[in-house]
Order: sequence, then structure tokens, then C-alpha cells
Amino acid sequence: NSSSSKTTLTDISRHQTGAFHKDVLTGLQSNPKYLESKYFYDTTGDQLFKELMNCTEYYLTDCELEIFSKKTAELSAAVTDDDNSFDLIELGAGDALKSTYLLNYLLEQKVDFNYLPIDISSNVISNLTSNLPETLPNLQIMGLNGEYFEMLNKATASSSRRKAVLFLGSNIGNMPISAVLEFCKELRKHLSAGDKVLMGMDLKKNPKTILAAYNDKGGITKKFNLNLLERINRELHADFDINQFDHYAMYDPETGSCKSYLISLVDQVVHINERAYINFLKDEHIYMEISQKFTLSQIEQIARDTGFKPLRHFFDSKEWFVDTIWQA
Ligand code: AVJ
Repeated sequence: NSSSSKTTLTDISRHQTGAFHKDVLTGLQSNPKYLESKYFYDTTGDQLFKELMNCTEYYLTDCELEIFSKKTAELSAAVTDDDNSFDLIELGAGDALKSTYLLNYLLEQKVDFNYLPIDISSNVISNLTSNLPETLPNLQIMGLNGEYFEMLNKATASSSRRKAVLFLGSNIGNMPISAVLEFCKELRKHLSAGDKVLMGMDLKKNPKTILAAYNDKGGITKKFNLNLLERINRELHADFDINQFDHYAMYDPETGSCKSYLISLVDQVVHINERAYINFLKDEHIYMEISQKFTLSQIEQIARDTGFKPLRHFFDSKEWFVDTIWQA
């Protein structure tokens, strides 16, 4: 019976809410407390991230946009081979603003490729699959909503073509360095020799420039972090009072890690789903996010240690950001 093997949309969202609930409880029942930054991206979170990308202090998007708009042809040449037909997979595609330069160029060059954007936000995937074909009518697109490797499995199972994987925006920086290495090894396992990876990574630079990007004067980063508490209220029926939490960001030039926290301003109890309650002490923190910054030699080391060959680096004019090309 074919209908019994189909997963309905309700099943999927119920499954996702279950994982969200479990991860939130695990994080908030740990000591020290933490939440996973991948959960920032609900509909409001997507909107706030768009606002963040437009903040003057948030330089990352501008730098990478500069690279994609000025070096489109070179980037395209670096991810394609002469054998033309291939799958272009994008992890954490977001609004695909940067990759659209690439897509547009590849279509102009009549390259035969499929675009497979993967994103944790269902909102992002439905927007991409309905909007992109309007601006790029000849684009062959298949959106995949879910976790990176689950969706990468789906993408690779459905095709045996050569692959190029985009992982832009320093999304990889949202993992601690040990997880970066695990991630790259796992990514390599999903690829075949000769496949390419185009990875956007934020570089170490003046610590004040970095800190300002994660501590913007307009308070969008603060809202972006607090939205996760509001998402927990909305989806898990919790009673966080977001006025009783402040945002704190710090950058450590030694390790290159920029970290975000929410700080409880008072002793307080928060209820989740009527069944669980979480105690907060005044000044206690919730660790929210890491945004790792890298050096070039570190980037090449990561590539080699995880089974890739670093091929080429593309920089913006300030050399604050790099789009690096690796070959499996
Ligand atoms: C989604 C990885 C590009 O870490 O810079 C922005 C997310 N967090 N401001 C980053 C984010 C706070 C962002 N990336």
C-alpha cells in the first residue's frame, strides 16, 4: 500500500517539534545552560537575520556578496569542470542572494545542472522553490527542508552526477572547531573524488570589527537571540519573560571564537509545556551561539585533515572574508 509509506507534512512537523522540545530541555537542564543556534531560524528568526545582514556592523554578507558579484566567472569555473552536467547543492541556502549570481551565470553559459538548496527552515525552502524560478526561468531546482546530512543523503541518493557543494556565509563557523572537523570528514564521505566544495569562511581580523558585528548598536543581534526564547514560548508553550534576559557577546582573538549569551537578570523560574520548569539564577547565562573566525593556514589545514585538497581562495577587497574551493 503506497499511501501508508508516505510521510505527511503533519508527521514531519510533529517530528521536528519533538526534536526541538527534546533539544531545548536537554540544553536548559544542562549546567551550564545552552541552546542550539540552528533553532534561531523560524519565520521571525529568518526575518531578523535578514535585518542583521543589512546592519552596517554586520560585514560578512557584504564581503561575500562582493566576492560573488565581482568574481562570478572565476567562481563558476572553479566549481564546474569541462564535463558540464552536475548537481549544485547548497547547505543552509537562506535567501540564496549570493548563489543567485552563480546560478544566473551558469544558466547564461548553458551549463547543465540541478540546484538543490538545503535549509533547516521550511519557510526558506518554500520561498526559494516558489521565487527563484520566477527570476531564473530555466533553473532546475529541488528544495530540501531538513538537517544537512539527512538532506545530503536524499540529494546524493537521487543522482550519480558530479557534485559541487556550497556552504556559504561562514555558516560553518556556527560549529565549535571539533565539530567543524567532524562535519568536513562527514561531508567528504558523502562526496566522490573530484567533487568540489565552495566554503565561505570569516577570517580573523581586528577584534573590535568582529565584536561590533555581533553586538550591533541597533540591538538586532539581541532580538535575534531573544527570538529563540520567544520561539520556545510559541512552540513549546513556555513562559519566558524576555525582558528579564540581556544579550552578551564576546570575541576571543586567541581562539578566534565569537560567542553569544543570554544573561538572566533576576532569579526566575520558567515553565515549559506545563510539565518542566527551569530555574535561573540572577546573572546565570545561556550559551547561545559560536561564530568561529579562521586564519588561512587553519583553513588549509582543516581541508587537508579532512580529506580535501584546497584549490583556490577568493577574497573581498578588504580580505576580511574568504570563499575557499576544495576538491574531494
Ligand atoms: C548564519 C553563520 C552567518 O554566525 O555570523 C549573525 C549567524 N549570528 N549574527 C554568523 C549570526 C549572529 C551568522 N551565520
